[in-house]
Amino acid sequence: MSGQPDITVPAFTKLNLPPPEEYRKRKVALISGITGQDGSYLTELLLDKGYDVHGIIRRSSSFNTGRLHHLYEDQHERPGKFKLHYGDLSDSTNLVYIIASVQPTEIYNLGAQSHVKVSFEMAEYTGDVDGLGTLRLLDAIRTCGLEAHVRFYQASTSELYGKVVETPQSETTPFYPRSPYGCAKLYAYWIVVNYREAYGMYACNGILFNHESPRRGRTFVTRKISRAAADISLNKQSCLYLGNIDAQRDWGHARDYVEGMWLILQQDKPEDFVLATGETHPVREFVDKSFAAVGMEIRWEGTGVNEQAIDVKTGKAVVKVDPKYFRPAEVDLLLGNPAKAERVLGWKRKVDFDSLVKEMVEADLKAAASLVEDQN
Ligand code: NDP
Ligand code: GDR
Repeated sequence: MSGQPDITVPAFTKLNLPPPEEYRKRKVALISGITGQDGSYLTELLLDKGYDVHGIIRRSSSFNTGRLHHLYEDQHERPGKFKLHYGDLSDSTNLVYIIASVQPTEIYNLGAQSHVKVSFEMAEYTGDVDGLGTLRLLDAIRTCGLEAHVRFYQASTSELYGKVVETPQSETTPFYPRSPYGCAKLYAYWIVVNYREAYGMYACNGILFNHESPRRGRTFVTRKISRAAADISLNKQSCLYLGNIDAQRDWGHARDYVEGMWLILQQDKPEDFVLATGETHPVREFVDKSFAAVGMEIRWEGTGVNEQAIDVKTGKAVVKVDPKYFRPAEVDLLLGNPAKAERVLGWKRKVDFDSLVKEMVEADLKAAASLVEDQN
């Protein structure tokens, strides 16, 4: 007896594994949240880099793999490189089973109830999936005895900053979450740090500021606006209803951000990084630029809940405020400082704000126009 307590916590299942250096010569990624916006871009990136990509999908009565459709088609050319597994971040046994059978070298935990407003209505569920779900994945890695073999990426968020303490927000800015989503992600952030320190795991947080694309879910504000601008310009919708149009966000393009996720897992030592553009814009500006992109001139009038945007040509209101979309507690301003990622990872966003808006609106115009043709 050395007098030291035995602080190693044994793994329950020992797989017959080669040593970590040997094991990591393969390139096998496991992605939770693969059906989401980021999951689809990350899958494209990793397949291009020669990885075998495995994804966790939820069983759904409706089709939920639309963002991956093009990759399925491709797989006829690259059989065996891309596989989906049914699973859920609320089901520990299933996570252990998937990890034990896939034996990944990198795990990207992108799965989450990711809507901030919805988290106020489904607070417990959000805590379970976004907070404890992260713990379940980390423990599944340990249960399989893979803690020295696997690198783990956690989709942390600028929502951790919440109420403004300082700007721009960096890796050292104190957190002050403002929603059940932000609080759940705060638990996830710290459990990742804790498992890194306690068990020496290569586990990292990417603290990502808002990132958007034509694949963004339709209830997030950017996509809601780009779709509405397209539909209104084609007379398929008359008015767009929004909540807090004064909120300011640091918006980048999702394709740039998944590149950063991958870079975070390729470093010599595990660290946490902010990915952001370093610019902030109000929701109102996203509206202005979206309508400009469809060739419509609008002007704002009124104040508060009575504020509205008028189509200069017709005199009709095309955007109105509906308090239904306000949140019980709001994050007013996000502005990230990506200096560490730029310096250490050599990462920099490529797509600027104007190009992002244009790409999203053009994609929605194209989709809306093709539907018009279909109906004719
Ligand atoms: P999406 O909402 O587009 O995708 C979320 C994914 O999580 C979907 O694949 C969804 O599956 C899956 N999911 C939801 N609940 C569960 C569950 N119980 N078990 C397993 N999977 C589940 O999010 P994004 O792609 O935009 O974001 C990816 C991650 O990054 C999320 O964790 C998000 O919180 C975080 N994040 C996002 C930012 C952004 O601006 N986009 C910024 C910072 C962080 P299904 O398709 O079946 O619903
Ligand atoms: P956010 O994104 O909450 O930042 O979370 P969202 O697009 O939902 O809201 C951004 C800002 O716009 C304001 N807003 C509206 N939002 C929505 N959804 N719908 C509206 O009609 C509307 N009107 C105004 C909001 O109040 C808010 O201030 C996103 C998610 O992807 C998270 O998962 C991620 O962690 C963060 O970005 C970074």
